[in-house]
Order: sequence, then C-alpha cells, then structure tokens
Amino acid sequence: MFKKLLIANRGEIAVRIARACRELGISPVAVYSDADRASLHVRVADQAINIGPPPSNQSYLVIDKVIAAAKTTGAEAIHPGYGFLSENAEFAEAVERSGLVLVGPPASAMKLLGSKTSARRIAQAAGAAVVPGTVSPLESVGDAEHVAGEVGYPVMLKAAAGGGGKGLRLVRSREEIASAFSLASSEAASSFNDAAVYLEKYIDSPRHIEIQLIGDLLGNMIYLGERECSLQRRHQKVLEECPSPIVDADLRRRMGETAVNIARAAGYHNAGTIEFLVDSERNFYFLEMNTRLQVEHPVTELVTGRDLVHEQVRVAAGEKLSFSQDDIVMRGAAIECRIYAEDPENSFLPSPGRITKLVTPAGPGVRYDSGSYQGWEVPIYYDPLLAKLCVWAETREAAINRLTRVLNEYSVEGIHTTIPFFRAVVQSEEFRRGEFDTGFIDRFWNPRAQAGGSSRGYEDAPIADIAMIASILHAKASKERKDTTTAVQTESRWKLYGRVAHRK
Ligand code: MV4
Repeated sequence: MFKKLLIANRGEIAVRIARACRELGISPVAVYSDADRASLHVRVADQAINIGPPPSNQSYLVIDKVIAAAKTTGAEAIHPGYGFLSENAEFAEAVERSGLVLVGPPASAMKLLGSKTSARRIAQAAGAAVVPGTVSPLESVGDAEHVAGEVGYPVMLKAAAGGGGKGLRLVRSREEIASAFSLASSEAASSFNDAAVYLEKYIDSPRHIEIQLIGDLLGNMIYLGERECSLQRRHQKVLEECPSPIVDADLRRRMGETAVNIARAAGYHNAGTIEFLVDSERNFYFLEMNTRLQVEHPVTELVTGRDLVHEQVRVAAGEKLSFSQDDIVMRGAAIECRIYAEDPENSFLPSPGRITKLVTPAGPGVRYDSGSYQGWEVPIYYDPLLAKLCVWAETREAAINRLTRVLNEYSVEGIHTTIPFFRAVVQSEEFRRGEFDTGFIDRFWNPRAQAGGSSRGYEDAPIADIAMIASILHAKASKERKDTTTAVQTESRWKLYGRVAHRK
C-alpha cells in the first residue's frame, strides 16, 4: 500500500479523499491555489503545496505543477477527485510516464470513452442498446438531414467532445436542422476545440439513471447498483438517490451486467460510472461513461456499505477487489442534496459573503461531506458547492422524512444557500411519489422563482451572463467595503468572470 498520496483537488472531495487516506494509514498531501490558503482541505492534510494563482488554469489544471508537487513530497499516487484533471487523458499519461500511480482508469480507456461517438461504438460492440442515431460525427447539414429523417424527429445534436449536457441542441423539425447544426458545431468548436457533432433520437421525459462500477487490475469488474439522477437544473444534478424508485432487481441486474460489459470492452479499471437514459417503458439506453469518482458516490456507499474511495486506492495499488458481485447487497435508501452558495429565490444567482454562522446537521442516518466551515469565505473562482448533505434510512419514505428533519436542523448565515429549495422539494407530492422526470424542477420551482417569466427561464439568454457579471462585480465592490466575497455558478461563467477581471 502507498505511504503518501497527493490529492489533486480542493473542497469537499479533497477532504473526503484525505479521510479515506487516514483510514488506510496513508499520509495525505494537499495542493492549493492562492485563493485556498485557508481552505479546509489544506488543514486536514499532512503537507500542502501551493500551486499558483487562483484561476484553475494557472493552478489546479496545470499538469506539470501537480506532478511536481507529488514528486517533491515523495507521494507515490495521485487521486484527482472529480472535475479539474480527473478525466484528462493527457494528465493520466503524464502521471503514468512519471512513474506515479493514478487512482483512476488507464489513459487509454479515458481516451476511448472521452469521445462520445467512440464511446457509443464501444457500447454498441459490447451489445448495449445506445440511443438510436449516429456513432460517428455528422459530416454535413445534408448528412444531418438524412439521418434525422431516418430516426425521426425530434432529434438531439450533441458535441462529440462534450458530455454532461454541454453543447446540446433539440431539433423538433426539418426546418430547424440546418441552423441547429451550424450553431451546435460552432458552439462545440468554441467550447471544446472540436466542432464534431453527432445525432441522437430525442427521448421524451427520460430518467437519468447511472450504474456505479469498480474493477481491479486482475480483471475483476463489478457493479454497485444504480443512482437516480433525474433531478437536474441546467444539466447540473441537484439531488441524487440510491436506489432509483423505478428500478427493480431484474432491471438493476440487466443494467449492471450491460455496464460491466461496456467497461470491459474499453479495457477499464478502477471506479467509473455508466449513464443511461431510461424511457417511460423502462427501456434503457447507454448515454456516456464517466471515467472518475462522481460527486454523488456517497449514496451508493450508504446503501451498499462499501467505501468506494478505499477500494479505488486499494485497486490502484494492485490489490484484488475486496468483494465480489455476490457480496453486494443493497439495503435501505439514501438521498443526497447538493448544497450550493446560490440564491434559489433569485434564479440561483451566486450569493456573496462570508459564512458567519454555521450549524451542521447530525444524528442518526446523516452523512455530511463538506469543504467549508464557519468563518470561511467561498472563493469566487471555483464551483460553489458548499456541502453534500446525505441521509440514509430503511425505506425511501423514511429517508425523505429524515431529510426533512435534517434540512430543518441545518443553518447557514451570511450567504444564501439552496437549503430552502430542498426544504420545498421534500414537501412536494410529486417528489414523494418518486414520479419526477427531467422536467420536474422547471415545473416545480420556476413558477415560484420567476412568476410571470417565460417557461424556458431566462438562464439560457445572454442577459443571464450580464446578471452573473453584475452579481460578481457587486460582490467585489462589497468585498472592498466590508470584506465579503462571492461565488459563481457554472464553469462557462467562471471563465467569463476571468475575462472581466483581466480587463479591470
Ligand atoms: C438526452 C435527452 C433526451 N434524448 N438525449 C444528456 C446530458 C444530461 N445532462 C441531459 N441529457 C439529455 N440527453 C436524448 N437523446 C434528454 C437529456 C436531458 C436530461 C436527461 C436526464 C435528466 C435530466 C435531463 C434534463 C435535460 C435534458
């Protein structure tokens, strides 16, 4: 087993990984940017290396700095967490070349699965149902028109280098496809440096259900049930559950075995997740594979009783998986809420300020993973996830009742958070019945937050970027006055902020 491990991340996931290191007798090493000097992940590590200025492209995303930090501290392995370099095949290659061990899949599998069209070909070859459409990029508008005519409208255009909903375009009819194709291509080119776009038939009101996998270097690969991730806002998950209210033992086994076959076909090892879209008849279609530990992994841990980060580190060190498929028994129900520093009453705009008072939930069946503490300022440069609040109970209903209790114990002062939004979700009849689909949040929350507004919400319009900049500049101004700070919402908007800051 490793003696020292470098955590190439920040926030709650860096704290989570450091905890696993402690339990395994491994010394955790942190890296931090100038904006994170006072952050919790630095305090819980044995050593911490400064890797540069706050913007992540000058710190957490710089491959050479991260590898140098591991080398100088004598760490033998690097855990990338999620986001940042975690799905970067170039980083995985650099780690392999430098003689360090990546706690993650091989660079080769990351490459095969990073391209969504290549991933679709692998899934198809492994015998999985993929959403009908193309398995290679569209070559022209004519090509798009032809395929769309064959699979039937509506269709979705997706960036081949995308994933997680970035660069998606819904096309309802032939009249729309030419302009949608050129918009999708140029969006893909500017976001991912790759204009390639592919096409899928549009699945109406799908559920997003994913299978957790883990495999070792000896060829063992098993699934640890599913997670229901249909509650999303702007393609960001906000609440996840294990098990899914609509998955029974038979569907779980079929999805699990399909997922294992796909991962094997890609030469995968370590932890990974296969996402499926599930239609109203419970047909499941491969969507994409995430080649990292996911934000929502705790709900799987609560229901299976297995520690995924322990297991990731063990298999990265060459050990055999400590359990087999038959050992995996799911018990009870777990729910995770992503608590963000955003104002749900104000279109989820970033909420600036210092955490002046914090009362964290506890008691039976509660798991609280956080990178924040009372008195801490949320840096503006990164994803403003404050904490993941998870509950476990014997049944889904008991878990919702427990979550209601826990949300009422939880109190954060000085900034707005998404806690009030979740208090409303747990009271919703639709949610309690487990009948939500991907449109739930828009139906449920938008009418309140944006009374009289368009049903689409204004977040997709250019004015949303202006509102974001205004909010950040306001926060900067008030920071200068009274030393508070702000948090921003999405990656694209952080980049936008970076451009604004440079012009100042
Ligand atoms: C889809 C879809 C319908 N049909 N693909 C992909 C990434 C995820 N964030 C959204 N994605 C979707 N892909 C086809 N062919 C609908 C969605 C979708 C969605 C899926 C699951 C849960 C919430 C969603 C919200 C909006 C769109």
